[in-house]
Amino acid sequence: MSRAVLSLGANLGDRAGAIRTAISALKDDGLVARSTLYETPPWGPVEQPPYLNAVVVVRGPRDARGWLDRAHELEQAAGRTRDVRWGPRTLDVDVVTVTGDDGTPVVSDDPELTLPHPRAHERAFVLLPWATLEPGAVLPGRGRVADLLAALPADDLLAVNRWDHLH
Ligand code: A4P
Ligand code: MG
Repeated sequence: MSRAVLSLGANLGDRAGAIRTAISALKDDGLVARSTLYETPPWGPVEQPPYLNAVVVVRGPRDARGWLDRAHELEQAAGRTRDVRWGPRTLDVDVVTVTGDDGTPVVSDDPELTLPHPRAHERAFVLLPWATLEPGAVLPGRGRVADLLAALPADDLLAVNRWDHLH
């Protein structure tokens, strides 16, 4: 058994539908907690529409590679095509961190599956939803999620807006 934190993002098509469908499918995989949806400005070098983002915690019989495979299945089910790196997508599911039942985090620098996710610590759209689920969460090797959030520019935090209650 392992526990994983997954980050979901979408900025093409029915963004909320894609994320909600993926979260529903994860109920069969041991969904522990899910954040609400947040609208966030696109991060990175590619100009593209705003994202909806969410974070979930799952616990189940998969290992780290098994969670990545599941993430790719969910992306495919949402009609994801891979064109531009960091470009727009119907659904992106990233594995943020995986922890064994003994509490040991999986650490890997394999480009196929880098853990913890190498950019999670600087992304308000990952850290903020995660902190609402687990206020005491720690990103292995980086520190407490609450502290990482506090270290981000205020504008990054202000740009992550709860979306559900608006729609
Ligand atoms: N890969 C390695 N480690 C991981 C991991 N921990 N989780 C590999 C998931 N995948 C991992 O991913 C490229 C390769 O990364 C895969 O082959 C996988 O084996 P991809 O999904 O094909 O391409 P990508 O998503 O364009 O690349 P990447 O590096 O995952 O991009 P990011 O970092 O996910 O950025 N702005 C906002 N506001 N919200 C977003 O969600 N997302 C991105 C995508 C850009 N800007 C965004 C958002
Ligand atoms: Mg990705």
